[in-house]
Amino acid sequence: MQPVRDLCWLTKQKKPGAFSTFSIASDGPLAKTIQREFPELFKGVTQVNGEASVRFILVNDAILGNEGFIIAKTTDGFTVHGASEAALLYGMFALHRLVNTDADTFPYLSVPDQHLRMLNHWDNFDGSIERGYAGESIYYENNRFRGDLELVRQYARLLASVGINAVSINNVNVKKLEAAFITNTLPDIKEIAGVFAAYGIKTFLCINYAAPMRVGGLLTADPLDLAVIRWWERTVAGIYAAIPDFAGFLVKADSEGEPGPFTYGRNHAEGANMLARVVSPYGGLVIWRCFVYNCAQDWRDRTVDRARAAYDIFKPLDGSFDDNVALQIKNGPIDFQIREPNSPLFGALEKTNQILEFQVTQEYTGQQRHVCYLVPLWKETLDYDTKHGAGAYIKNVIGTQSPTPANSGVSAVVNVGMDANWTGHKLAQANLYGYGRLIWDNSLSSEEIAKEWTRLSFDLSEEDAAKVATIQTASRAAYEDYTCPLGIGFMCKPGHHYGVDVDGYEYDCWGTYHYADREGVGRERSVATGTGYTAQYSKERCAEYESLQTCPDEFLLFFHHVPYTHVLQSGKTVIQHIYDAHFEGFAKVEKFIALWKSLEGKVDEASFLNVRERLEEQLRSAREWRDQINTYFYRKSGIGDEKGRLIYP
Ligand code: GCW
Repeated sequence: MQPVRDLCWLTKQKKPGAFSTFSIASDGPLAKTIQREFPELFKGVTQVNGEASVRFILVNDAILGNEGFIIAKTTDGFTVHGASEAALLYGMFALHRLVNTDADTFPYLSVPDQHLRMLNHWDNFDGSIERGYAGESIYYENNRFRGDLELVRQYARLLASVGINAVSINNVNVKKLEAAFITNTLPDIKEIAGVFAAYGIKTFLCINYAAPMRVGGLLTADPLDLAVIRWWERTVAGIYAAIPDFAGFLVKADSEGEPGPFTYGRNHAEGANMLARVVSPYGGLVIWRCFVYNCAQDWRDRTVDRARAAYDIFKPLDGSFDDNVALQIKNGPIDFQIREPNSPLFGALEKTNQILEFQVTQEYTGQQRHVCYLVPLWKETLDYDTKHGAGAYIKNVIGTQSPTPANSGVSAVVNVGMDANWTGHKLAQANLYGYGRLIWDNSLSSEEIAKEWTRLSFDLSEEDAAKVATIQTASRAAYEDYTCPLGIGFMCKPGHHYGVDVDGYEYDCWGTYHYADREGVGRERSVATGTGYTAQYSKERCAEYESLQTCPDEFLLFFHHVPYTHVLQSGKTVIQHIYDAHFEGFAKVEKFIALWKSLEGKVDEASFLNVRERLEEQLRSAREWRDQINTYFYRKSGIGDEKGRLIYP
């Protein structure tokens, strides 16, 4: 039996009947969606011809672009103006949000800062989700399509309500059955894509680069081989015949065992452009991931630096990708840690469309058992000035300054599954909500977004709502405190990545080492004495990271190996910082629990119990992190805590 689904931030009917009527002078597919949604969102509303209290009007206004809208007050209600039906749809959801958060900032004009605003599903056909923490896939089960289009519709409306306009619906690691999606399951994909299209969302598929062999039976997948190109042309023609508005492909190639152009001695531009030329006549886009590195490294060899890989491979290719190719680059150079510097590719690529990739699913950030509100992290990346002082912000690199802005933007691995509340942890809904809101409007603060989500999700007094928002906004720092001192990540259990294991990856092949010894800790990545990674940044940023005097504390151990007695900019020694952060991080979780418990009876019971149970697990886990890391570094360094707190010997 289907569980009752949480309607998340669209639950609110605080202003029932606020509008008696509405009208829309358009009858395309998205106008039909508005006609269906409006009465659902604003209960008690009926549609009439003629006079209406909310009017949706199509206009041609350069300021609004294709997706922007303006909501204005009238004597009897509101008007929503936009240049497309999608814009009107966004306007409708914004009106719902504004009315239910008592905002009175009309006229309200909103134009998205990023063009492509995407979510990636890492869902497998068997129903499992790689790095999924909220139940099974909403699309698939037991190697067939679940066929629950109403569920997909509910999901699509959640996404549209925060401005998402693209999804990819299968895992980037494309196994055998999924590799054949592009030939064997087009009617099912078409149904899903149709549901998304009604909410202005385009559908992408992930492909296996060796599909010409694995699906087509050819002997090669060499991108320069004519038979391979012809196979892709036939296959793509078949896709577009079935799904004329198909968006394109997302490709993980030559990465973690996935096939790619390297096998044939071709570079990634040759590999991507071949596909781009095949989808180009249909207006398709090829999104090509830059998560390419040596995952069979020897830990003994200190000359190999995984952080360098993406830049080393892709920077020389800048300018050689076609217009309908976008490189998708993870925010950091390693892998979605709670604290990493930003990828040096942003700012270094000047002639290539770029998509910034985040992880909403909490693989390394508590797996939706820990509360970890990630909007502050994403915000830092968008606001990062790649030239430090020159105003070369990442949000512009992927936005207005992109060679083809329409083919650039932001993407993220999503955190939803079959769990009734979609995200496993109720508070993790705020990450999905916040991701959409932030990448639409880069100027929002993470606090504003947390407050908004809280108001839309619960009926609380201002004082109580502030408690929820406080838990959210303090949670990233708390998680960082007890898991990731000074930029050294990956001290998690290998494989599933939940819980602490300081040396779990230290003697492994993945290139994620902390190099702790009895003198000190950290990865030396300077030009002077390290791997030279700092040189991949602009000269301004390189200078900042290269020097111990200016390298920000939070990145210190990412860039440098220093003694435990090294004094940070904060005035503390490295070892004392490690102890303090771990005791404080744990104490913050205790505080979250007290705050949450004070909301008993004030939030709905399902949410109350869900969050309370998960906070208790978070505390248990934070205690393990605290004690293992403190003890580990105490044993290595032999230096005690100057505050005399209990560190197990
Ligand atoms: O973070 C790592 C994950 C893999 C994932 C990979 C990627 C889909 O541990 O599970 O594979 O990144 O981004 O491709």
